[in-house]
Amino acid sequence: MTTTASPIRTERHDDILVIVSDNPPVNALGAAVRQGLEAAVKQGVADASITAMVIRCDGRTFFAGADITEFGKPMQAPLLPMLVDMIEASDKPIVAAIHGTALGGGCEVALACHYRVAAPSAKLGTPEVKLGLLPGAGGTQRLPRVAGIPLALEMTAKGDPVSARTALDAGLIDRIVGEDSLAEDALAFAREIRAKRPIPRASQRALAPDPDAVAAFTKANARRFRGFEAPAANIACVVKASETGYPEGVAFERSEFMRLMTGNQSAAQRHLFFAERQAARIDDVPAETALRPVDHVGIIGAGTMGGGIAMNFLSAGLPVTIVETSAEALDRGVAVIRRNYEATAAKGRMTPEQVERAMALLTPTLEFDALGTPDLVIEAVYENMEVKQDIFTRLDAIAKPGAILASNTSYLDIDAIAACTARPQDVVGMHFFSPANVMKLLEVVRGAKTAGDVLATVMALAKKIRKVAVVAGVTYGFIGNRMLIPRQTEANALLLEGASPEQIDRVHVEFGMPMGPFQMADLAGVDIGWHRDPARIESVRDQLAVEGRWGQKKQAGFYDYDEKRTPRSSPRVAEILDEWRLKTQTPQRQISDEEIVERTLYTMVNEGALILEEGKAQRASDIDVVWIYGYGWPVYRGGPMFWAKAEGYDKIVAGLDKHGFPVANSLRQGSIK
Ligand code: 3H9
Repeated sequence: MTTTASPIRTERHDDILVIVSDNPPVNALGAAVRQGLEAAVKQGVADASITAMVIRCDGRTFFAGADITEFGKPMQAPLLPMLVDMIEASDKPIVAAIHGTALGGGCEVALACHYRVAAPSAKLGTPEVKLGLLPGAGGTQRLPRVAGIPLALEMTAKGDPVSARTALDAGLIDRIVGEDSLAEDALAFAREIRAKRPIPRASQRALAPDPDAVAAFTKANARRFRGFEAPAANIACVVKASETGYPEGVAFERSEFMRLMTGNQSAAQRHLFFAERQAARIDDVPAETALRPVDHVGIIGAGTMGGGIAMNFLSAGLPVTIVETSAEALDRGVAVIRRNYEATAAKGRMTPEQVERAMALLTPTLEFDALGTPDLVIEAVYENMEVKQDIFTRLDAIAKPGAILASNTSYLDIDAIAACTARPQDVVGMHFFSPANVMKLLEVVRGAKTAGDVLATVMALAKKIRKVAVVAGVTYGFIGNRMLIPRQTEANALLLEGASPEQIDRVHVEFGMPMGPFQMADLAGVDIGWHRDPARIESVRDQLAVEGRWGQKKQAGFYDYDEKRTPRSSPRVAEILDEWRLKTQTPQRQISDEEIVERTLYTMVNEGALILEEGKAQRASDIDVVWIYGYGWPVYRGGPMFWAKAEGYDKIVAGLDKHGFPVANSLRQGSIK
């Protein structure tokens, strides 16, 4: 037995030594685990009465990877690459017994073991790429040798885990064992193979190059990998495994790992990993707060938003009652939900039975009173305060006591909505992003009187429907849309001063955004928020709207589009811009790309700092999460606030000063938290 303080213990079963890790919550391979594993394997090797070993984990999962909290600090021996080499070098066979998720360094430990067995629900993956890294303990060299180049590329460069079934088919594991009998089955397996020789070692297997597979994979994923450094490094390492011997391959892997680890992108991606988890915490609401039960959800409005919101709950197995005011709107909404599910099924991501199961949970109705039973009601009608206040007044009269009453408003004052009810403590904002069944972000808007248990319940529910939730305070546009305002104001001003929509959009796309402000306007609809008075033309945007240039849906907006929605520069928009430049007597000049960055992105950072100063966001990293999951801010830049810090607050302040913007105090002082 090892010392009681170690997370590693050993159990003898006759001639088999079982090495067990117990390092909650996810058995990360921190220093104590590595030291314990090294000592235990040495013990097994040294003990002549031991013929084979099993490595398994207690708790919810097999090793979920290296301990990310150790990154960037001095590392204690043994380092993971040395530990896995030592495991593989054992002259007694070692079996990895996998349940939960064998990820990253955990998968590399499994690959260094001579055999792998897994529970049917287990998953194996190398998600390092999502942290801007690559498997740095021989994983890029052993994985393709064991599972083949195509699967190794998928696993390392994309980072998504594979099921036990896929792993078995690819030879990545040797056997799927019982879901509830992993420990015994692994022991029995060890007895079967204990005398087999030679012992199979992944690093010694031959691997032929497969340039076609590499080229096809790289081409198919070019869009997904745009801007990221780590996918190419993962691919290069896998290719190297097929071109050189193992020691050269590992040396290459090591140098690539160190390059990525010390780079900005990995720092940004690791920041996001912790930011996402931190966002779930509400500073003054204890983690152990008792939650309100939510077993039935009501939704008001079966339009695009209401339908998308409903799908989240239906997919998670929760019954949804959806209310509309006309049969036509209701039928249309339900048909769209079904069509979306069927499209997902057509792509093979859902079975027809799952579609029917989800649809069976949906109760469409024209009866507002049907909202008397749900535990949570989400209002998703159009943005109009009077309409929303009327709905909440009626809801207050019929909703059951303790029901959570939520609004999906994207700008309006939750307190003014809550004030129409006799239960403002039960009212909260749940701002979903369009398309609501796809976008990961949920802004949870905390009103002045919203109860702690309402917030805690909504945050837990968000996790259940696989959203990333961030708490925002009541302020116009909350976190995300409020920060869009200065960006849009400056983009519009730049157009008049001489920049083109193409230039501004290109700068944003080159920065890594999925699209620029004018491409976004065309996608969302230039007519959104338009006053609809043809006589009132007060901006370029009004002019476009009056001319019916409503964006992609009309094949004309800031750009012209063909039937496939491919954008082209629009001569008419150039004319409109010239007219407006003249009309507003705006002096014309050459606008540099740098100025576009300073005026559209630095101003967003400044707005973020103001939001923090006003206490409308809990922490800077929450703002980063909003922008990454709600607006496609490039992951490898870590979000606007992380990016500003990495660029240097001084540089951002100087850029803002140059154009005469009032700068937030915390930004000027570099005291953003
Ligand atoms: C690597 O392995 C590099 C090697 O190739 C090379 C080395 C040379 N370390 O997500 P959850 C914490 S890179 C430290 O809420 P779930 C997490 O912060 C690593 N901490 O649970 C959270 O803490 P808190 C490759 C970790 O059930 C708590 O555990 N591996 C680590 O929703 C619970 O996490 C990965 O990238 C870690 N590795 O999901 C896997 N992992 O409670 C990363 C988690 O204080 N992990 N924590 O907020 C995951 O994907 C998920 O955590 C997992 C569980 C799927 C395992």
